Amino acid sequence: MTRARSPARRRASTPRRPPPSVEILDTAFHRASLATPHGETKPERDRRRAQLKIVRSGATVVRHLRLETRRFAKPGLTEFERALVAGAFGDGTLDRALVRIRRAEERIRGLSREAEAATRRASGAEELGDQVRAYYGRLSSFVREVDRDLEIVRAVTEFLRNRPRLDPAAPTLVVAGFPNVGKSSLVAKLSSARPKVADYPFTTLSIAVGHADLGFDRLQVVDTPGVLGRAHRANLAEEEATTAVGRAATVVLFVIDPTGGSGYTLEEQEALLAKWREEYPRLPIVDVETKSDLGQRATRRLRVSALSGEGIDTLWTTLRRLMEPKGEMPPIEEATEEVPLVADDGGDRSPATASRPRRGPERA
Ligand SMILES: Nc1nc2c(ncn2[C@@H]2O[C@H](COP(=O)(O)OP(=O)(O)OP(=O)(O)O)[C@@H](O)[C@H]2O)c(=O)[nH]1
Ligand SMILES: [Mg+2]
Repeated sequence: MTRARSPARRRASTPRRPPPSVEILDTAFHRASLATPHGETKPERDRRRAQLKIVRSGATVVRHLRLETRRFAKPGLTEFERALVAGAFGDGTLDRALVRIRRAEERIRGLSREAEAATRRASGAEELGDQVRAYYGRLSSFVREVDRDLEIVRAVTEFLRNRPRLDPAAPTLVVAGFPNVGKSSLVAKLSSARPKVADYPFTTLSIAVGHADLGFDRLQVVDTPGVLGRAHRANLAEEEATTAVGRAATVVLFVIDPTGGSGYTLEEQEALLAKWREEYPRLPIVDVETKSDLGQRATRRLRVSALSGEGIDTLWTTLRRLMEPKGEMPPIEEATEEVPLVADDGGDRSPATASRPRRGPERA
């Protein structure tokens, strides 16, 4: 999770766009060129035109920098999104880029103020022209200095656009296991998601979400890429799955394919299950053996089939039991203090309708 990864490397195959500064500065200078100054005399108009060019170009650049970073403005990323971004781009990469962009904004504001003040002391059209040119030069270099940071921010924005937004307050079932074992098929069976299913490993390369009705709550069902469980050699897709297990799951559904059809042995799958149980001792992990339609096998685990539907009802019973709120009502004083049972308007505001804290996964 600490390795820095180059977003440029991720996009190696896509044609290179011009640096963000080119587009931003083009727009800013174009807007500035449209300035139509008022004034009685030509010298007045010249001065006003120079001021408008400075103020408008600076403000346009700052507005663009704000727009580029708006995905990260308050309320900001969830803890899970931060972990995903750290896994894909390296710890702190995004934060450093955002700080540098913010600093550039401040410097540009200061520069604009100074340049505008200087125009008041200019002696004529020629000096004003020089001042505007000098200002444009410095403005350009301030924006160019954050080109790399803007590219990082754009890459992270794009990365998050391709990931589902999970509600951190809603119960979340993360379906995980080795590649090609039938995770996506089960996600499709259990939820509204319709992920791609195919007979080769790493069909699923990033997390996806579907929903299901628990009866008492709306469940988020997260499909994940397969994980091979090799120490220190996880690819980005595997890391993403591991992040979902460790940071998003209320309950994990660990899918085992005992048939050999996935290309992975039962032993290696069980080793990953044991490793996760050790790493997340307080996280409920439900293990099932899937593809039960392909044949019988003596096992203590629940046997399910995404194809025939065998075991799915029993699985739901187990999942519902694990997801049920565990009677975590607020302390009695809190519950009785400010929540009248009968509201002034006569409406029912019984404590049962008050929001209750959700039991999240306990992290190791
Ligand atoms: N017979 C049978 N085949 C299944 C079952 N579930 C999945 N499969 C097959 O197993 C293969 C892999 O299924 P997926 O659901 O794509 O598996 P996955 O674990 O999501 O795979 P990755 O995304 O590559 O990690 C596909 O050919 C499925 O048709 C099942 O219950 N019974
Ligand atoms: Mg899949």
